[in-house]
Amino acid sequence: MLCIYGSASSRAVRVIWMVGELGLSFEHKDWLPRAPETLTPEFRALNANGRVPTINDGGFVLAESMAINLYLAKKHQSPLYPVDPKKEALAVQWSLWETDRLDRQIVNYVRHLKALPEAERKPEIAAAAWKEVVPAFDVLESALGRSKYLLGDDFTVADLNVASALFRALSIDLSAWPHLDAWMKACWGRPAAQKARAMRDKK
Ligand SMILES: N[C@@H](CCC(=O)N[C@@H](CS)C(=O)NCC(=O)O)C(=O)O
Repeated sequence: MLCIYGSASSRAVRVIWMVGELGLSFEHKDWLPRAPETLTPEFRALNANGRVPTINDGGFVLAESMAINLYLAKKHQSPLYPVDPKKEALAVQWSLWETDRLDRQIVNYVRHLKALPEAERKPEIAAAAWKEVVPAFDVLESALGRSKYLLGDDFTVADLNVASALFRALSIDLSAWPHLDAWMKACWGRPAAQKARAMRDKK
């Protein structure tokens, strides 16, 4: 059986969302980042970085949330996974782009703006992150002004990977980016997304 290592309040929320879209059952190691279980030699043998999410799919071990979601959608021949090699490449492109341009930036921005206890917030970190978030949001706004979803008319793994990674953006005002705002609502309004979010909010 598929095993997902990582609590829904970590980047594992992305994989939990994907697994919900695919209708798969899974064993869940509901571990927080840096939890003692992630420090054990057993877990380090699965992921030498000690990070979550990691999956073990019947003996096949994989880390990196974006790679995991691309793998699961392709393996299960999901309609979320593009058949056309060009669209497949674009799904990889958007996943890598998010990791480079937004992944840590949006987390740093929201954590240091409001999510961390006040004494731990560093406004300079929030300000520096925002300077990178704005142009990345502009890129998404312009792409989503051309089509409803990143690869065209339909929701795909590209949307899931980027929108799920923008979890923190759900708590900020996106009205300056109306297409991005509408797309976030459409993506996060999906039943599998809501279920993953509820697991996260329960924490
Ligand atoms: N690029 C990785 C990032 C994984 C990652 O940094 N996970 C965090 C939790 S969200 C973690 O396990 N941190 C533990 C640590 O920093 O030691 C992915 O997308 O899966």
